[in-house]
Amino acid sequence: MKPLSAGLPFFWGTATSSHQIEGNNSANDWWAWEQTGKLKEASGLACDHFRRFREDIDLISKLGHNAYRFSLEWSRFEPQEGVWDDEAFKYYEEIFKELHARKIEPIVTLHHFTNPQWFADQGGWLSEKASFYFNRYVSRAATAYGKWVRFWITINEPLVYLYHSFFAGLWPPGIKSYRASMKVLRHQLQAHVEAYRTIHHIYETALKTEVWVSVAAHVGHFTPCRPGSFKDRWAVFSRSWFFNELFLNAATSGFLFFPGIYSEFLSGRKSLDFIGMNYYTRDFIRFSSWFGENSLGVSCDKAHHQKEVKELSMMGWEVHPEGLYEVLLRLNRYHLPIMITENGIATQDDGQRSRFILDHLGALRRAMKHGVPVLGYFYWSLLDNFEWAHGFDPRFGIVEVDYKNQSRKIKESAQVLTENCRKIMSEFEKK
Ligand code: IFM
Repeated sequence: MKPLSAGLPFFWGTATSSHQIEGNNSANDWWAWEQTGKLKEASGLACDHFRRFREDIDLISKLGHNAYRFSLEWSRFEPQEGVWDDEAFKYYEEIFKELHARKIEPIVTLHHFTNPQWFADQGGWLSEKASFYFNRYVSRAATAYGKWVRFWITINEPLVYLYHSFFAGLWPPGIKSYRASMKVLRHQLQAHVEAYRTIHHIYETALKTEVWVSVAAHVGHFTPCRPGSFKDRWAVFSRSWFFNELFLNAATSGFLFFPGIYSEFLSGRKSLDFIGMNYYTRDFIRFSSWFGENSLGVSCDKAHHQKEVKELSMMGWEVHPEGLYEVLLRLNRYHLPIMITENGIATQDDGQRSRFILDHLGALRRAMKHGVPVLGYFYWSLLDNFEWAHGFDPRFGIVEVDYKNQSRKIKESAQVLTENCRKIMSEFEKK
């Protein structure tokens, strides 16, 4: 049995994003936000991947990965409205060539939290023109790189983005509004649906090759604080529906439907070829209110669940591999192949990272044995990198970065990733 009917291999490797590793992304809204001094540190040179991409791709190749997920930086292509930078197109072309030469499949994200500053100045994702601007860029990117790319991710973690940027006000543009969040959700969904069509149109008419398009949805495992409480279970249900499934459901059905709160006709057609999902942790949720913002439940303190919570990461996130198995089984009802576009841990203890990888791959393998068609697995992240508002402290990489001199050192956990992904490949290709 192959993992996929289309005869694709099991893709595995790591994931990164442009702003977190490239350095000097000075034309985007995160850069401007960092200059206001609101954060403990700015991204600056980040991992200097912009200049060191060859060295980094060499590392990926040395580790035996057969795929690599990374993002294109919109603000490099279009630093000013309607002004397209040929050098940026040439730069990413070099990355594609390097990957191709080493037989590494690129999985390409078009939007990973950052926006060109000119776009943000015009209202960004709140603007009625958001989808138009985004799709103009998508069309150029798909035309330029279609010959290299089979897998596109339109938007990374749309719900995480809208929560931090438009609901909690923690990320640029720092807005705290339920209404604004819902508007951004609609505009991102619209942009995704249009991007799906744009990409398919380009591949069907010009390239005449197969293409797979999805989002990377952040999927958490939610569990009731008091399992016996109907209200807590209801809060878990509504939270899972909103944060985990609303986008996926809308993109697979063509309708946006949030029980009792919101519904809208989108296109009536499917706009996902597979499910891209990022899984990190489990959260304990309790009921707070039947209506309004708190109808999605609120988190309860992990300390109350001392017996159940065995391990935390540097981010304070529980390590809970079983949750990956659970969400994979749940999402299997969409009858689409699933790619784990991110899964990782921030820790200074590389032994903890090795166990994390082993246990999560174990959960994934069990799900595959139960028939879930898993298309691939991407550990977050290749390098230690800029973790947004948390700066450089959290260490997610299987490759250590010494920020003083930008030297790289492969950690032991990188071998655990390679060995165990290879085992999964051979196990599922043998049968
Ligand atoms: O670093 C982020 C990434 O940008 C999106 N997914 C979660 C990661 C860890 O927080």
